[in-house]
Amino acid sequence: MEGEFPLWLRLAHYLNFLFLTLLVRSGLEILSAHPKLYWNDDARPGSEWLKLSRKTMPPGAEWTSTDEATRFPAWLALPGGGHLGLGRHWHFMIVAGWVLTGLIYVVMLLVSHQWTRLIPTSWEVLPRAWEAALSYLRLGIPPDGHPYNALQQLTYAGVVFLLAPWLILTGLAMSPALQGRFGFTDRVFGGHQRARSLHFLGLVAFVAFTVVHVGMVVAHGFVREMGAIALGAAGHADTVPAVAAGFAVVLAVNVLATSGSLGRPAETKRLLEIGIDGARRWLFHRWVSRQHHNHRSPYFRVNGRPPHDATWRRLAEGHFAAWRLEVTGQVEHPMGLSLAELEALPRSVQTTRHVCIQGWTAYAQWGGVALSEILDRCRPLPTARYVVFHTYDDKWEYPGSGYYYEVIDLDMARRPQTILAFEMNGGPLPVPHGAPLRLRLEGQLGYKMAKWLRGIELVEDFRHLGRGQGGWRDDVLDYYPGDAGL
Ligand SMILES: Nc1nc2c(c(=O)[nH]1)N[C@H]1C(S)=C(S)[C@@H](COP(=O)(O)O)O[C@H]1N2
Ligand SMILES: [Mo]
Repeated sequence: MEGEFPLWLRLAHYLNFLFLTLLVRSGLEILSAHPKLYWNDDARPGSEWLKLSRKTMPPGAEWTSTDEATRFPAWLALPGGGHLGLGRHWHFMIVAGWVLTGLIYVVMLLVSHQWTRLIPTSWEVLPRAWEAALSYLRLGIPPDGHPYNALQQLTYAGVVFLLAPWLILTGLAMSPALQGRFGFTDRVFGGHQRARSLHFLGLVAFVAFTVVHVGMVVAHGFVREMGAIALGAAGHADTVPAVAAGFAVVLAVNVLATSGSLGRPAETKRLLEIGIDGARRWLFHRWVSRQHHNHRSPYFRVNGRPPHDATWRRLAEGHFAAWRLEVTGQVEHPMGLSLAELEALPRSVQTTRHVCIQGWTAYAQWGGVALSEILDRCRPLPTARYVVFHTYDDKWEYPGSGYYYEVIDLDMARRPQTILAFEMNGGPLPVPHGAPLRLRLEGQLGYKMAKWLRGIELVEDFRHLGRGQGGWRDDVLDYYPGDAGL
C-alpha cells in the first residue's frame, strides 16, 4: 500500500475499533431488555421480525414485559446478565467518545489531502470497483489503487459517510424527547420500531464490515497493511508485536469494563454519568412534547404488577370511592382530591406513543387532568423545585426495595402533556395500567409514569427519598441487579 497514514489517522482508526467493540456489546445489553425487533410501533406480541430469545409468553396468562427480557452472557454483552441501566450508561458514554473521534477524523480528513483516499472524484470508480469485485470473487487480489482499489475506496467511504451517520441518526430517532417534539422519527423512518430495527441492522453491517475488512487485510498481506495502519510504515518490523499489544489493550478494556460494572455497579454508574448526564439533559430535556397520533394499539403491554399493599386493595374493592390524591409538601394549600373532584376539573386528552426503556412501544389515548391544573390550585411555595409521585406500589416482587416513586422538576410538571390520567382509550383506567390514577409524562420514557398514585409532594430536594436517585428504578440499579431496573 502506498502512502503513509499520519498519526492522527492511525489513532482515530484504533480508537474507532476500541469504541465499536464497547458500543456493540453495550448495544446488545440494551437489546436484551426486549430482545425483539418489529417494523410496527404497536410492537404486538408475535409480530416481531427477529426474536433473540427462546422464551414464549403463556397465552392469556398474566405476564409483563419484564418477563420477556433475556440475559446475554458477559463475554458478549456489556456488562452482560441483563443490566439495562448499565448497558445504557456505557452506550451513551462511549458514543460521546466515538462521535468526537469521528468529528476530529472527518475534519482532519478534509483539511489534509487524505480525503482523496476515501472520496472518489470520478465515475470511473464504479466500473473499476466492479473489476475489483470480480477479481476477489476469483479469489485473486486486484492491483493496488492510490492507495486503495476502487472497491475498497467505495466501501470505506460508505462506512465513514453513510453507515456512521446512519447509526447516529437512527440512535437519535429513538429518543422519546425528540419524538415528542419533532415528527422526524415518524416522517423519516416510519416510527420508533423501524428506527430501532434499522439501528440494529447498522450494527450488523458494522460487524460484517469489520470481519470482511480484517479478512481482506490478511489476504492483502497482514504485516504490510497492518504495519501501515498501526505504525505508519508498510511492513514495519515491529508490526506483529505492536498489533498484538493493540488487541490486548482492547481486550483488557473490555474485560475491565465488564468486571468493573458487575463488581461495582453503583460506582461504575456514577463514573459513566460524569459529563454525560449533563450533556443528555442539555440535549434532550428541553423539548416539550406535543404529540397527536390518531392510532390506538390493539394490545398495550404492562410493566409492573398491581400492588399487594393492603390499603390499595381495600380502596380497589370499594371502586376507589374512598381514594384521595394527597397533595402535600411545600404548597400553600395541601389538598385531598377524590376521583369525582379530579373529573370535575378541566379535562386533558392526548393520544400518544408510549416508549418503554426496555424497547417496546404502544399507542393509547389518555384522559385526565393536567398536573398544572393541580399546581395552580395547591400553589407551590417559592422553595419547591420538584414534584414527587408517591404510589401504593409496594413492589412485592422485590422485597426491601421500598415503594415505587418518581420525581420530576417543576418545568416538566407544568408541560401541557404532563397529565394525571384516570382514563385509557375512553374507559376508566384499568388496574394493570395504574388505577385509579397514573402519571402520563409524554416525551419521557415509560418508567417515569408512576402508576397507582397515592399522592404528590412538592419538595426542594429529593436526595432523602429512597436511595436518593430520584426514582425507584434508578435506586434499585445499585442493589437489585438485573430486571428490577427495567
Ligand atoms: N407504580 C409503578 N408505576 C410504573 C411501573 C411500575 O412498575 N410501578 N412501571 C413503569 C414502566 S417501566 C413502564 S414502561 C410503564 C408501563 O405502563 P403500562 O403498564 O401501563 O404499560 O409504567 C411505569 N410506571
Ligand atoms: Mo418501562
